[in-house]
Amino acid sequence: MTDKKKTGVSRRGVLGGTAVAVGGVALVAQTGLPSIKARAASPSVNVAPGDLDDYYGFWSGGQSGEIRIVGVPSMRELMRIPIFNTCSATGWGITNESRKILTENMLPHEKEFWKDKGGVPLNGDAHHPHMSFTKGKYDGRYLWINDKANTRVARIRCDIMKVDKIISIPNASDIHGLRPQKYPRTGYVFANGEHRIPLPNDGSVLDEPEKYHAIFSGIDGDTMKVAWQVIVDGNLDNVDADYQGKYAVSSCYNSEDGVTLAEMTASEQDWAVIFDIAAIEAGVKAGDFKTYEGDVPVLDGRKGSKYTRYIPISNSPHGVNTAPDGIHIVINGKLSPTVTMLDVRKFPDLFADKIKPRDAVVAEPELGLGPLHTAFDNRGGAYTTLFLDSQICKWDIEKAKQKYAGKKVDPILQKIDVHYQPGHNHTSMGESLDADGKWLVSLNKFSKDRYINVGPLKPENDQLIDISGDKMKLVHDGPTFAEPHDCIMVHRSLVNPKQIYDRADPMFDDLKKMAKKDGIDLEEDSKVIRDGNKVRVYMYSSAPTFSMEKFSVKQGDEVTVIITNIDDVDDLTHGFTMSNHGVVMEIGPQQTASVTFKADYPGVHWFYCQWFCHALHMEMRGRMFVEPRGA
Ligand code: CUK
Ligand code: CUA
Repeated sequence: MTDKKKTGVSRRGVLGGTAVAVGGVALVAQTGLPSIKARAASPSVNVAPGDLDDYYGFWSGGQSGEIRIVGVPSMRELMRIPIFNTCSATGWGITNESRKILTENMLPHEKEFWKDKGGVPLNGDAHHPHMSFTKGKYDGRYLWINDKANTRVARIRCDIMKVDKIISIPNASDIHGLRPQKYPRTGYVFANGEHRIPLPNDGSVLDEPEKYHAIFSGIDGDTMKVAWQVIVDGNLDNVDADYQGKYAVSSCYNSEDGVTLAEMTASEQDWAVIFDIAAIEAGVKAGDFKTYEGDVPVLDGRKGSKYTRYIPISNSPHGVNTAPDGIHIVINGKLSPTVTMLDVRKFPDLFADKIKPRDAVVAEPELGLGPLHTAFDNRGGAYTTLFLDSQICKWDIEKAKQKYAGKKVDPILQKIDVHYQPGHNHTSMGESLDADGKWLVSLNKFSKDRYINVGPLKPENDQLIDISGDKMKLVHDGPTFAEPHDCIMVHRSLVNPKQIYDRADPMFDDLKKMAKKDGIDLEEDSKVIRDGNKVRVYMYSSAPTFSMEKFSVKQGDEVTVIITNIDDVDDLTHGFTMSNHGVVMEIGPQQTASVTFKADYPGVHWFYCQWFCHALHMEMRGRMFVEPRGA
């Protein structure tokens, strides 16, 4: 049976329609409007109302700057984690706690630049969300994600699904590729500076591209400090780590050192750059580095360096993906119809100069046009997105090696149409040793005609593909807003978020310290503390009331409102919105949150709870009186 018959999905696709299992019977809309054929999907995708998904999907939000938590296989969007954006619902970017995280690790030049522009950039371009590893397996501690737009890396605590650290990467321009070390644990988070800039970038070098560099960073995932950086030739694109804890591999284009599209793609060959982690660490110890901004040791890893090896790869490779067999690393060709497979067991000989760079290549199957990223199952199968062909190509790792060795075999097992132009794809647990070969998600850049028209700006289209059998089966379309570049799917048994906040959490330490100084018990007191023109308003919330119905401040006061949600019931989040002041915050059960603003409008201002919490939620409010200056 063809895929078309099995799934009811035609090549061009039925119009819209979510993948609800309808027992193979096509439903026809009972209206006068053109009928919509519901597709008979694979029953395995039917997560019924109230049923739970098997996987947490962590989706990057691209230029929306966030991470989304998506249930797989239902593809239901469960939550959003604001990171490099502002969030009108939670107050991320507005509350004191989020602003501290956003600003505390900014570099001196950024602080200076942003000081009269709101203090911090509130946009971002988040591409690559990845979870922390222990011994090659997800350990559920953290997620990390890059911000290409403002050269940052953020860490998310998976116990509360909130960001706890954001750092700016010095000496780099635009962090693109990002991957955690898989073994023995994370460990390092590897981050690629994509664009080449002069070092230092202080205006002394401008239109002299031959003096620009891209830089590779090793970030300590525990302390969130940049441990070291390595200068490379070319531009760094994507990166992955091995399963041995010894090497990281980046795709590297623009071996031409050009600055225009024509210059950057002129040469037929670019590289995969292999970084020797132990050699880099030894180089740091031996003092073989310079420092620029941020006092980070910067080593020279350009061609000929002992820290790196450059393997020639066809023009402009893109994705780098380590197979869960722990041996093979696939470099995706992009402008070449091939993917190039490296064998990590050859890397020691490569660094010892016992073999030539291309001897580390063990397969190079031609798959189709525009291979961007590859994902894996647990049966030796690889799945590569073909951007230009709008397809996923399933191929066999062993057969690809046999073919490279001269045997007459076809490594391609199946191609399936996706809609349209896929970038990343990802398999369930596929970037870990626990790869389970059940689901594949194709993150398609264009949806075109798959949904009713919402205007010139269309959603992207994330498609779910059942890969548990011999053949890939397309089972679901999921529209998404800008722009999931990448995702991971983690079995739900490995992620254990809390239901309510823990009052002992160190995240509250600053607030507790402040309260102690003011003689306040955060859970019991309602009080206004005046300290010159700084006013601190402490209250607590318990559905459906704030503990303070009104408070008074003077025009020009800097007002900090600190609220503790003493409700300890799951899903009982309150909020605090001060109308006409651009002030909003989320206060989860057992959380304390604070926000600071200038009370510059004399008069009566209502504050209210913006998270629906109770039948009398609408009544959860109070008044702030701002006495006019001189009154
Ligand atoms: S990149 Cu976007 S499709 Cu940023 Cu991982 Cu390949
Ligand atoms: Cu509290 Cu709504």
